[in-house]
This record gives sequence, C-alpha cells and structure tokens, in this order.
Amino acid sequence: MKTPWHQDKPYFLVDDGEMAVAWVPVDVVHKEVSAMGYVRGSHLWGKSFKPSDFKTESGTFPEVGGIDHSDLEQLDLDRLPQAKIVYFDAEPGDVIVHHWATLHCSTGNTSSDRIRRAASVRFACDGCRYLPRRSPPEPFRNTIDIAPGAKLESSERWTQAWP
Ligand SMILES: O=C(O)CCC(=O)C(=O)O
Repeated sequence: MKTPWHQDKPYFLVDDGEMAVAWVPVDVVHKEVSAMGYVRGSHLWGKSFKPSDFKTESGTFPEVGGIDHSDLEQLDLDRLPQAKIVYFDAEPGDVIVHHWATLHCSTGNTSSDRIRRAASVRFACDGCRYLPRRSPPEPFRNTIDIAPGAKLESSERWTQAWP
C-alpha cells in the first residue's frame, strides 16, 4: 500500500514549537518496496495541508464529528514540484528524520515476496503545547492527562530525550 502525500503536523495534537519525525525501517526498502519520498524544502513553505484519509491517494480526511479542516489548504498533487522530490533507499540501521511540515509519501510495495515494516518515532522540541483539537485519530487522544495548552515537557508522559 502506498502512503499518500501528507504532512504530519496537521495530524498531531500539538501546537507551537516544532517536531521531528524519525522513520526507522525494519526491512530493506527501495522504490519497489515502499521507499519514502520527500518534497525537499516543503517544510519552509509555511503551509499546512488538509490531512489525507490514508485510504485514497488524493483523499482528505472526512470532516465528521466536529473535525474541521477549513483552515487548512487542499494539497494539489498536480502542482508538486517534481524536481524537488527525493526518494531514499534504506535498510535496517538507517534512520530518516523529517520535519513535521515536510510533505512525504511512500511508493507502495509492488514486490510479491518482500515485506516492508517501519516504525515512526516523534520528537517534540521544548515549548510544544498540547492542542486538543478535533483532528484525525491520534492514539493518545483518549488517555491523555495534560491540560490543553500545557507544554508537553510538563508531563511525565513524554520521555525527555535531551535535557
Ligand atoms: O511508512 C510509511 O509509509 C509512512 C510513514 C510516515 O508517514 C511517517 O512516519 O510520518
């Protein structure tokens, strides 16, 4: 399955500051085995795009149950600057780190005999605050014990990586 073009930022219940996403492959990854692709420099565009529903390549997440993305832009896939798209081969032991506003995707696994697994670890910088807005599902939404607007580092929920 392909991962459609998206930014991570509009999915996260986080405001202020910046976040980095570390993508860690468990299998050998190349273009036929769902390599990650990135639009170079897209984190500097100052844009936030409507999150994808991850089911269709161009679909956005349905705005139901109070989810409202009217403040976000529709990503126009036909206008992605092709010359700036980079794909990376990767293997176990590699880590690819991207900014939470970087547009990224994966190519899909077209091989018949290879699996492709990966983990994604998110790092928030000091100053990021909890933003309990209605957005696509985040696993920690229902168990969170931090006040709206509080800095993430004020909760023991998040492990401090660098003091
Ligand atoms: O592994 C994938 O295909 C997508 C990962 C991703 O979008 C992410 O880690 O932010």
